[in-house]
Amino acid sequence: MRDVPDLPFPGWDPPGYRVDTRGKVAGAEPGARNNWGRFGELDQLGTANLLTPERVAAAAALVRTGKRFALGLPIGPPTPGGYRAEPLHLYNFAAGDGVLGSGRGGSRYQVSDDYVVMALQASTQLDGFGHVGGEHTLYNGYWAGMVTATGGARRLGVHHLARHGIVGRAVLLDVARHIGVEHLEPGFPVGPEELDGAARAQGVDIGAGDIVLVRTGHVGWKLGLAPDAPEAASRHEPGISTRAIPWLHDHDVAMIATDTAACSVVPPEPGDDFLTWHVAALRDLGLLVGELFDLDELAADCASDRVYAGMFVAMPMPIVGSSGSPLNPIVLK
Ligand code: UVW
Repeated sequence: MRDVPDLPFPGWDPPGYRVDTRGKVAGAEPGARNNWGRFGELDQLGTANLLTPERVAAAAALVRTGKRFALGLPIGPPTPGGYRAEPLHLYNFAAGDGVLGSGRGGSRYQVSDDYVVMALQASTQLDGFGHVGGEHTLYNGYWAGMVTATGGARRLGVHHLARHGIVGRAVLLDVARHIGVEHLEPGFPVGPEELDGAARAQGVDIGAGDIVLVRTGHVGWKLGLAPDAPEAASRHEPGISTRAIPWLHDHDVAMIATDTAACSVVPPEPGDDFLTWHVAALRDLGLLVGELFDLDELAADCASDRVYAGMFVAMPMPIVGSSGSPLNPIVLK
């Protein structure tokens, strides 16, 4: 047998901080733009707090025609490829076996039961606040050590966000259409200029508590590629720039979602690491982040009726202690 090289180990210095019984790092400091403490010392909902009953009721009043747009990608082939393995869909027993006399109901009844094995982040998804931290801390100063493989997210689990769901006013910002392209090129950073430019061109304002859906056209383009096209395997994609973090904070946005796998631009802009944007959005702002939203049908409708706002409803799965959840969000107009 061949030798198996040992895994590299960089050494370990015990950290010089204290974690209190609430699971918070004593004296932890967020980035300059942050919502720590704003919704309470022990808040675990972040900007979901902005989805007040008044805003939900106002969003419901936007439903005029009954048109519905489901923004979830199909969980199954074809998938656009992201950072995780393809979901695995398995049948325990199936109606076809019943026909052959070998199913659970014998030959008299045909019964199917199936399983999905997937990363919660593999398709259209919500990032929970346990998903990405920085400098050992998560949103609101919770310790990153509160999320373990054996205990799950002892704090900031997505089940908290599932209690009331994500419901509010959605505004589509069709940046690709605004710029006049089918899709933004991989690596194209969407900054405040593009967000403001699209909003102006569409005649919409972004208000506090809004759910901002940014269309780059990427996922539709990616799904249309031949499997052996060179770009099919690339992880490069357009996305939100770290320069847009103050914009998101100033507008008091409740959620940002894109039709890309990372929400943030990949590769990151000079000076940023791969997760710089996620730390600023999830850890510092406690911002709801959606990824791999399929915005093309909604965008086509918005372009034809010039109505870019609607009611948004998405219920995360109440998986206790999870750091993300598949979503099938819906926009009603
Ligand atoms: C990572 O890749 C860590 O996150 P996301 O799927 O949110 O981009």
